[in-house]
Parts: sequence; structure tokens; C-alpha cells
Amino acid sequence: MDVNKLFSLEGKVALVTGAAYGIGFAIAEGLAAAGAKIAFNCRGEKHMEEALKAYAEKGIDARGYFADVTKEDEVIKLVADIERDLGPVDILVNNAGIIKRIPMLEMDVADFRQVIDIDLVSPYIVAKAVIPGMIKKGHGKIINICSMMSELGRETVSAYAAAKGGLKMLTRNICSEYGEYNIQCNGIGPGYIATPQTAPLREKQPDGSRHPFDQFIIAKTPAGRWGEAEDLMGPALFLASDASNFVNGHILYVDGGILAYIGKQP
Ligand code: NAP
Ligand code: GCO
Repeated sequence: MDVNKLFSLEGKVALVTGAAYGIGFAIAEGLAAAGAKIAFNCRGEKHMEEALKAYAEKGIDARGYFADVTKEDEVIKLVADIERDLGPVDILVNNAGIIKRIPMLEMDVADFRQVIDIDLVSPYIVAKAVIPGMIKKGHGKIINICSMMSELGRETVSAYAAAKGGLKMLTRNICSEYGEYNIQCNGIGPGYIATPQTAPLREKQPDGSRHPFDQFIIAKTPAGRWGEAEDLMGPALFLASDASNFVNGHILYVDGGILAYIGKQP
């Protein structure tokens, strides 16, 4: 068996949504290292400029497109533009996402709906836009970026947990509905990863001590550390490559063991 061929993405087109920075950027970097042509989207000029510079510094000729994943017309144009520039999408990573940390009773319905819209409805919109092309090509890989909150809740993240729990089941349903077309749809469930999204949970206290939540996560994680976005490169490459052609509907948790562990006695 040629293991390099098994994990090669040469000639494949990968769309990673929201990959201007953070987890999406790291996943795109890993897929590019395996030979994929990278397309990503974001919403702002500043992030686009910084992202293109960052990709270029890594020697990656990534194509950036302006698109809000909540807007179906923008997503349809995004997929058409990628097909024009690079070819049909072979690999979709539904990464774009937000979180709002607000106690449920204090959360406005509009806030709850926005999180559901971006974290659950948008992965459906983007998957719906790329699946026809995958069916035509006879293969496709969809990777939905779920979360530990696809399994667990905690205070202040009701909308996010509901969205990520739904995304786990959307992943299983795409697997069920399109597996016969040689499309594998799986999820990655990152644990606590050091990115802008979790920066507020790691802020140093005025006395210079670690944030209480930071200490909590360290105690709850067998690996004894926060994850880095780079920790997701390998799992994403596995699920994007031929190495996972019989893996479907699976959520791969990349969490340092936190979901398996009751936590250290205080
Ligand atoms: P991040 O640093 O906040 O990056 C989120 C990305 O999503 C940004 O590029 C953002 O672009 C983009 N985005 C948000 N809304 C968008 C929209 N409507 N249209 C297009 N792009 C949009 O977050 P992250 O930590 O890298 O997380 C990435 C994914 O992993 C998210 O789905 C998150 O829920 C999930 N996740 C994160 C962790 C963690 O601990 N960090 C753990 C588990 C799961 P803009 O700059 O335009 O806003
Ligand atoms: C939070 C964090 C988590 C992580 C991640 C864990 O506020 O608890 O932001 O939600 O982002 O989703 O898997």
C-alpha cells in the first residue's frame, strides 16, 4: 500500500469556510500541505488582506472570496466562482462559526437565532451548494466542525450547544442521504483550542494569574493543556483523504481526552 497516495490530496479542491484565521486557517494549511488547492471565504476586507498575506507567507496560493455563509445567494456564487477558478469542490470544511456566551434567560431571541443561523443553518446551505457537484464527480468529502458542545452543555452557551448538537445530527443525516454517491460526511469535535474565539476564557487576571476558566480546562483535560489549531491538521487531513473512504457519519473528537475524563479532584 502506498501510504503517501492514501493521504494525498493532489488535484483536489478544498473549500474551508471562515478560514481567514483560527482553526479554519490551520486546517486549510494542512490540506494544502497534502496537495489540495485551497479556497476560503470571509466577510471583511481587513481579514481577507491579512489572510492572503498569511497564506502567501506559508507558500500557499489560497484563493479568498468574500461571502457570508448565512446568505444562500452568496454561497451559490462562492461555489460557482471556485468552480470557475479552481474546479468543482471535492472537499468542504464547514468551519465558519460564532459563539455568544450569555445566560439563556438574558439572551435575546435574535442572538440565539444568529448563532443557530451561522453554526447550523449555514453548514446546511454550503453543503447543499456543493453536494450536486460531488455527486456529478462521483466522490466528495464534507467535514463539519462540531464541538465538545455537540455532547455537553455548560452555562451561557445554550444557542451554541444547540447548534453544535444539531450539526452532529446534520452530519449523520448527510452521511445517510448521500453515502451512496461516495460522499463521506464526518465531523471534527475540537476540545478547547487557543484561538480568538476562546481568548476571553484565557485572559490573564489583573493580578497576573490565569483566568479561572483557563485553570478549569487545564484540570479537566488529561493532556493538561489547551489545544492548538495545528492539533486539528492531522485529523482533518485523515477525514479529507482516501484514508477515510469507509468512515462516514462519525464525529472525531480532538480534545486531549477531556470528554473521557471526570476531572482532577480539587
Ligand atoms: P474564530 O477564531 O472566531 O474564527 C471563526 C471564523 O468564522 C472567522 O474566520 C470568521 O470570519 C468566520 N465567520 C463567522 N461567521 C461567518 C459568516 N457568517 N460568514 C463567513 N465567515 C464567518 O473561531 P475558531 O476558534 O477558529 O473556530 C472555528 C470553528 O471551530 C467554529 O465553528 C467554532 O465553533 C469551532 N470550534 C472552536 C473551538 C475552540 O475552542 N476554538 C472548539 C470547538 C469548535 P469573520 O472574521 O468574518 O468573522
Ligand atoms: C466555551 C468555549 C467552547 C469551545 C468549544 C469546545 O465557551 O465553552 O468557547 O464552546 O469553543 O466549542 O469544544
